[in-house]
Amino acid sequence: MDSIDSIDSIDKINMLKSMIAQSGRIAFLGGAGVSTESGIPDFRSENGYFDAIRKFGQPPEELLSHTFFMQHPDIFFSYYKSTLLAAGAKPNKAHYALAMLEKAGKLTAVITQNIDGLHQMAGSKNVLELHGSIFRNYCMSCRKSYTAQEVQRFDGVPRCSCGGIIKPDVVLYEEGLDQNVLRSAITHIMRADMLIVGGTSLNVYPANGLIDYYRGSRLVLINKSETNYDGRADLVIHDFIGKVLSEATEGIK
Ligand code: CNA
Repeated sequence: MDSIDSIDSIDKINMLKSMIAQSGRIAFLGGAGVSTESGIPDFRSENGYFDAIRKFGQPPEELLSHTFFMQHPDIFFSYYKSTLLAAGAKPNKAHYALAMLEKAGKLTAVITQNIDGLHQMAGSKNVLELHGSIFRNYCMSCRKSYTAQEVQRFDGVPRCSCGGIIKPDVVLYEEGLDQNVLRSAITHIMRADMLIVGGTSLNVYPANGLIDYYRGSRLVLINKSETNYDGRADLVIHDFIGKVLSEATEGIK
């Protein structure tokens, strides 16, 4: 069984290679699974979901909702700092492969649901952060800005010198997305001749709906587990995204 799986996987990586070779306007849409190989846990695989309930009494979607943030900022920051505020994390093979594809003139945009800044750290220039970034933080009262390291250093709820709560510039559940970022993501996907979607369970709206804007015939899904969109893809690879992208882009400069 092992050998059949690995032959299957090699064939699929070769297919992915040839699709990349035929494409010149690739868009990438990704999520938390892109960063698990950098040591940042995602929400739905491993123990992320159940750890949150066990340690903080709520699932991630509840802990990261706007209502919860306003009502229990202490619990919010305790969860946020222990899981998402991974200021010391480093990019992995997936981030580097995507940065290289952009440099080679093949990829036009990385559209990410992640807030960890690892694509930029790997060298990607056009990164559309649908859900914001841990690296931007603002006082809710006077708008003074703070770095991720400053937020990390506070014990409990981070407070501005004016007394206001410092809020990370991340889109919480119940909050709207930046419309300019969303519009730009749609434009890139509509113009793309290949769409690679990876490391996302495709459970979060409106990010999952972005796939509907792709009109081409090279839709590739790379995810460890199955998603509801597998049936729509031209190629589905259930494997580690760092491994798949680094092998499929080998030799491209
Ligand atoms: P998710 O719902 O947790 O799904 C992640 C998916 O990635 C799962 O289907 C996994 O099977 C898959 N996966 C995990 N590791 C790998 C891997 N190495 N290779 C391939 N597939 C893998 O996360 P989504 O991004 O779909 O959900 C959206 C939320 C999670 C967004 O709002 C994010 O902001 C939020 N999030 C972000 C981070 C981050 O910034 N690094 C971390 C955790 C959660």
